Amino acid sequence: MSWFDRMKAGLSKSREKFQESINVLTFSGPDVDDDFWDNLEETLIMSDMGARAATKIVEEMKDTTQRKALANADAIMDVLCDRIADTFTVAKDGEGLDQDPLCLLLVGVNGSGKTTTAGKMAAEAKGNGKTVVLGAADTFRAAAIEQLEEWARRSDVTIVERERGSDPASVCYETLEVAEREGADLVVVDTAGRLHTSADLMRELQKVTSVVRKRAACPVMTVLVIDATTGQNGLVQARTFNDALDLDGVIVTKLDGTAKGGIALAISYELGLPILKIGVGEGIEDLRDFDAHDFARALTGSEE
Ligand SMILES: Nc1nc2c(ncn2[C@@H]2O[C@H](COP(=O)(O)OP(=O)(O)OP(=O)(O)O)[C@@H](O)[C@H]2O)c(=O)[nH]1
Ligand SMILES: [Mg+2]
Repeated sequence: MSWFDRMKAGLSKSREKFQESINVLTFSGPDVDDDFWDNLEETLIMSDMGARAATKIVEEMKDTTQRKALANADAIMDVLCDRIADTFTVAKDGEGLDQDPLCLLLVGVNGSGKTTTAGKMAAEAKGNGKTVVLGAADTFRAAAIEQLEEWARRSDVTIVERERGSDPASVCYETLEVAEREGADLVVVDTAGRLHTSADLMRELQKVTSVVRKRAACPVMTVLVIDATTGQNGLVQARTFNDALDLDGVIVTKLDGTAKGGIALAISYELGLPILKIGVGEGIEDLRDFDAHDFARALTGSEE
């Protein structure tokens, strides 16, 4: 199966939900009137794309429609797919994941997929011939360290760890030291999951982030790993993490098991953050580059 087909399969629940609403919308007739636009906006909001993105998309489409004099609802669906794609925030040139060397600091709520993502990132980079160092800065649970060790073994990369209960900031410090010594292309630091509402744990993470940013000789990207199945709560989480840590990007996981894939757009647009990768399964291969047009096509089912 091609990567696009796999992503499309992963997003099938999101797409079905979206198409159902669109069908209801176009069933009422092909007229493009005020009701149509209102209903379209509501459909986008119901698909978790967020009120702001929905309003922007519909406003732009009204312009496009007038300009191109698109007369019916069918023709509008193609434009919709393009507008969705163009509403994602993209990483500035030279500020994305292709930086080398690069340090990625993965943060997020409990169970969002940080450790798995760290492992998948390591495997991918190693497969591309890069030198990778993993940092086990989730010192909260012993199992978390073992879990990352397992990923390090699978990809045959260096892991820096200390015993459970150690200070996560000092693990980061040591990780960066080892990475410099080994001439690492990519450093991925896994942190402990924490609720965005826990002030203490968010402060701890601020400390970790500032240590890494100060200590690293290479660019650092603080990346929120977010579980798509959380839907609109994901937007709240993302906003809080962004306020506390000044994020550089987002990785959206578990897009395979959810009808809420639209949340990726809400977060990217409302917070001005690029989507760096997407997870569509638990396997080592199931973390992929994000392409806004492919994503929009898979989400809407629009054939181009
Ligand atoms: N279906 C699916 N499952 C995923 C994906 N990414 C991660 N998972 C699963 O989600 C569960 C939690 O993943 P972890 O990587 O342990 O999450 P975490 O954020 O490190 O969790 P904590 O360290 O407890 O905060 C695991 O069972 C993963 O296999 C994905 O893209 N799709
Ligand atoms: Mg973890």
